[in-house]
Amino acid sequence: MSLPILPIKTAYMPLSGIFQQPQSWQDSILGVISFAEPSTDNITEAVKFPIFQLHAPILDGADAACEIWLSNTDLSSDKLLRHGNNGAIQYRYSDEFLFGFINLPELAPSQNEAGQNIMNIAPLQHTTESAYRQIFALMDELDYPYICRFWNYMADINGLDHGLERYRQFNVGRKDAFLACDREVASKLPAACALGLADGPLSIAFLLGRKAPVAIENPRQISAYEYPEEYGPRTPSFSRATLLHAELEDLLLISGTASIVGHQTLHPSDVVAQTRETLVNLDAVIAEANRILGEQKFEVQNIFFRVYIRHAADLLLVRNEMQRTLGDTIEAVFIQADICRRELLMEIEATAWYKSELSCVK
Ligand code: 3EB
Repeated sequence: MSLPILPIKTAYMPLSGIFQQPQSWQDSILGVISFAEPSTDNITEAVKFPIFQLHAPILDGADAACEIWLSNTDLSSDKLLRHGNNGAIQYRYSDEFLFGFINLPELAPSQNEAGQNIMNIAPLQHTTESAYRQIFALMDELDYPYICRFWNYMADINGLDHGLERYRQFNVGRKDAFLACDREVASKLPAACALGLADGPLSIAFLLGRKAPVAIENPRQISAYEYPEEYGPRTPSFSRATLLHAELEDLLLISGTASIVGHQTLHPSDVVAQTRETLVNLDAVIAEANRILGEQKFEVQNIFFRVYIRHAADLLLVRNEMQRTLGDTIEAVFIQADICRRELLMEIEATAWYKSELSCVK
């Protein structure tokens, strides 16, 4: 039986706001993605839901510092959400979706099972492969075969060690895990983002489902999984967006989107031009989703944006350019983070909803 609406929804608020909501609302939380300055977010409440905490400065939009994923089904007593831990993973799940995250400190491998020395593998690569293998094992164990979205954060993303930029090390570990676990690497990939923070462990959140999302690519860009070798020995494993579809509702999870056309970075030192190019790319992804749906459902109006800015001082330039193009009423949070290519000064990820009038009646 297919539901007329999607059995998931999102909300945005500061962390403290969550604990002021009715208990039944809190009980329907699958998980929370929370941005905060270090040490401002000590949670004293004993909570059942996973809180994926990222320490990064919020430049603007602190009212939406948390993205909350909630189950949108009737949670009668026999259908309450359940939660669990598996090694370093914390998760919570409904019948349809699972939200989880893993934080892994970067550890160097010592020896593999065969006793061979694999010390020349970069710690971030090794840690990434291990994190993804653990996530894939959980998917098998709990029978959530599909990934809607990944959120990836790591320290010093543009740093160089073991002869390779750290983002590229991450791409090697990620793709090796996809290959080792027999997952698709050249189509049907999840949406994702990959950002650099000042410090902290490798931190990965994920949204799993029991129905296959539709992977969307951007006609203006070469698919990331087909980037040429100049961007690293293994291509990045993500699609430009994933689409979740129900009779009366659609959800578009848009990956980190930047000033890249084809495979090239455009406007290397011009943050305003990068913002403009990024908005054209977002438009193209949204148009592609609408084309696949056969209907103009998604619009840039009904979207929540998370904007990552490399240099805090660029906030006004980026925000003004977004408001000039999209209007003053955009819903967005602006966060200081490093982008995965050195020349990229900003990146935008987004969550877009379409709700038919009928779905709002209830
Ligand atoms: C890009 O388009 C910019 O490695 O998971 C955007 C979204 C980017 C996700 C990832 C990287 C990732 O290549 C970078």
